[in-house]
Amino acid sequence: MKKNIVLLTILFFQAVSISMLAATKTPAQQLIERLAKIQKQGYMYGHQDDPFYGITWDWEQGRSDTKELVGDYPGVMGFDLGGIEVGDKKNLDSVPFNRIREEIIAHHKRGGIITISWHPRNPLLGTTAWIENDIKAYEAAVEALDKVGQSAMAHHLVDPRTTVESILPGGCKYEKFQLWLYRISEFLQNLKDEKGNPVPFIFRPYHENNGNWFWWGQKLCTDEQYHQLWNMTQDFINERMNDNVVWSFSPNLQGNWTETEWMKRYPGDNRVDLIGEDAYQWGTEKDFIQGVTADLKLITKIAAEHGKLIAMTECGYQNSPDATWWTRVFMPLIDQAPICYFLPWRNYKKEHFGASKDAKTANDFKQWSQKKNFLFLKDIQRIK
Ligand code: BMA
Repeated sequence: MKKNIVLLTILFFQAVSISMLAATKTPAQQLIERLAKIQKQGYMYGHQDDPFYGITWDWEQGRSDTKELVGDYPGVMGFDLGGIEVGDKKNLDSVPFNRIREEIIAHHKRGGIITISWHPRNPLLGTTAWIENDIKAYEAAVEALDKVGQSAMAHHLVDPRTTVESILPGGCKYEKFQLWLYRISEFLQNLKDEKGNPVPFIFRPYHENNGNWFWWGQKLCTDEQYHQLWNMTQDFINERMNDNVVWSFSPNLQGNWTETEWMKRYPGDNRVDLIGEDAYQWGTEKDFIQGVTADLKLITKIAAEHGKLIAMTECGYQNSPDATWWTRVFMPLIDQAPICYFLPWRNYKKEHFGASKDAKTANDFKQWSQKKNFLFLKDIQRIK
């Protein structure tokens, strides 16, 4: 009898400590664990700007290209905060930030998962996140000065390639960028459900860093500067949040990485929760297949070694020229890797990447969507 009481007491305290442990899990940890559980069942469909517009409509409340094709919302919805840093009311794609906040909260409420990206303007020049034209203009100005024998004046020109340097501590735009971080944090802090609990989300800043199209790109800062930028941003945001941010590090499709090269800009195990890959088919199908196969193999290995999740954080084939692309080209690629979701970019009148009844790929995608391992909102609602 006594023995039984001792045993029961032990069991009781064990149960209490397990439930206490569960209670102390942060919203970010809970989301990470949920993503891992979901991944065991398959992969989710994600879509950028899903509730705002589709191939043939815009701004109508309650619509979704995904839902209208497959009968369900995406598991993951993506939103972009480009423009929040300068106090704009609408983002870079004209979506009002208030509406973004509402849709984030609504998707969270229905059991969906949120991912947020950020295409901040250029803090040094005031231009966009895309830097190639700034560099061209700068080079043309240097050349023009040279032609008129005034090359000594070139140092008066602002070199776009010093953007990252300019916002790090000691840089001439440091304070300005701190204000930008303050503004984005304010928006993120206000992502709360009706009970006032923080909405967990995946945040994916400074993506495609191995390309040279964004001001934080490969040739636009050193590895060290990239890390400083990442850390400064992450520390600033985390300090103001309630442990509800899952951090995604997402380089672009490269195809010929070595592990050492890939790791150079990796912010570190304590700073990344999810390893992403952004991969569009811009060139030939053969190159896309080879490149994605190689990259997914590499990030699968890295993620396993470092205990991270993986996802295709942006993808697609612009304007779906090929009716069977999803199942013939894309599906076999992702079936080889333990991704938890993939997210085609936005559908709007001029350009689309995601599934839609108005896309040439409609039937192909719809058939694919019926597979058991292809998950939409209803499939993940029960996975908590
Ligand atoms: C690009 C295009 C642009 C858009 C940007 C940010 O790929 O879709 O039209 O402004 O993403 O969403």
